[in-house]
Amino acid sequence: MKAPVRVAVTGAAGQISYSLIFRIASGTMLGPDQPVILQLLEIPPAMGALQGVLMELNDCAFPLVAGVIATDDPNVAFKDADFALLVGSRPRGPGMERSDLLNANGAIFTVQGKALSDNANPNVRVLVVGNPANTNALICLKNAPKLNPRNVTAMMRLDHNRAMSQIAEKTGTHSTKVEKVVVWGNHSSTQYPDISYATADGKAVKGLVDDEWNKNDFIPTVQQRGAAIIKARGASSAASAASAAVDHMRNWALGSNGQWVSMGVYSKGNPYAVDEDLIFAFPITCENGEWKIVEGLEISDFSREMIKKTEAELQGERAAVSDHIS
Ligand code: NAX
Repeated sequence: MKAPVRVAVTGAAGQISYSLIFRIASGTMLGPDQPVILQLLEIPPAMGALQGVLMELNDCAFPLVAGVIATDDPNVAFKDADFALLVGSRPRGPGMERSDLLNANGAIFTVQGKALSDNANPNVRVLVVGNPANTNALICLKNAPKLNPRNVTAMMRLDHNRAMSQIAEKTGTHSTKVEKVVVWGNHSSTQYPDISYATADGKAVKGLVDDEWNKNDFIPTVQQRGAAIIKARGASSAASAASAAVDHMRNWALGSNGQWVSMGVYSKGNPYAVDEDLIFAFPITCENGEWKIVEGLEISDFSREMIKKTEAELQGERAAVSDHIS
């Protein structure tokens, strides 16, 4: 058995964490031979509910759980953390403008970026799930001078998995037979799910579907999937979001076996002429604990237009939180 690693999860009493923590504890994220010490962060009003989660975690008697800490202090939650999943964030309240939401979360991710920088393992791998995920990740990175900017990422994997599943259904195959899907940009309705390079059962998806389906069905369905789930379930995606977070971290830590995944990463030095100071989703492969942008892809005029749109939205978000990233 390996030595335990420390995994911090914020928003630990929330609905995503209610799936996520138990999957981390069971070994689905880091493997069946990797013990974990869970370091769970909540805000004071949710500490009672977090105690309930802790009781259930103990009741699972997971063989891989080497310890659990529950706290409302980010400095304690992030102490020596090797992995940090930042799920907790401020939801949009009644009458709240988008800029208010960005700033309320700006304050949270400024504090958490500093706490990570001061306390975590300097090589800590960070995944931001809490929305607006890309811009929250940018704020976190800018406030964490001791961290490697490459190690602060935002979750686009749910969008990626949604795109894979839509293509599998349309082409009559299984999602494991769908490859080279990309979701570019922001985790928002401007994201660009791109089938340009995708294959299903080894055949080009572009040859299996018509352009009409791509533009008027596939792209909007993936972009609007979160809203469709809320409408159907009366609550936002939780189990699928937790599953995507596990996929993101597992591939990053253990490799993607040559498969393309979509991750929101710091755009500095990117090969696709995207603004170099954003957290932006690209096609990625992971190997030996490192992510790498897939290079050399031809970008069509349509794709460039879509990428520009989501880039412009992220630039606008960055401008709205300038007080938190200077
Ligand atoms: P919940 O409201 O159920 O849980 C959030 C939890 O975070 C609450 O328990 C709250 O007390 C806690 N929290 C708030 N501020 C905190 C802070 N400063 N420190 C620690 N904990 C804090 O939301 P849930 O459904 O779990 O969703 C969590 C976040 O994920 C939301 O921002 C949501 O929008 C976002 N999502 C992101 C997705 C992505 O693909 N990137 C998809 C799913 C989800 O919509």
